[in-house]
Amino acid sequence: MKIWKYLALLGFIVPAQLLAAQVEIHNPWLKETIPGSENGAAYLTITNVGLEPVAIVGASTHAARLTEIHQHRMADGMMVMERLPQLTLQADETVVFQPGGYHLMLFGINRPFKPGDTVEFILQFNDGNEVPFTAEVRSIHE
Ligand SMILES: [Cu+2]
Repeated sequence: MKIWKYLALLGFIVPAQLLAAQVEIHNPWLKETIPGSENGAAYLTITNVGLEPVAIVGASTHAARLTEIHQHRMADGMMVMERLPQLTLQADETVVFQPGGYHLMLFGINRPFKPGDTVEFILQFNDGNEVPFTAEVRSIHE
């Protein structure tokens, strides 16, 4: 017990929430807003670096009224979007959210996103963890 107190004093013990977070997020970005559009899409690469499966069960940002986990799929020869109630990542699995595939769908954005803007998000997981990340807006003309 004594040693733990010592380590805590030295700042070696990280908060429980950080300790339990078992995902790494890379390359988060958003599409520049198409003029007249009230919706948006955010993308990222996420890896489960833990030993157990974990599921993304939700996402939120103050920049939009509603954020949902979506994917694109073919249905009767048409590309359609559908909402996923959750997305499970197996241990060591990496999932790439990208145009034409998985995305975080933003409904009712507060203001148009311009290249270089940053937007804060929180991803919610089935183990109760919430992992924040900051996405940068990229031009749709690149
Ligand atoms: Cu969508």
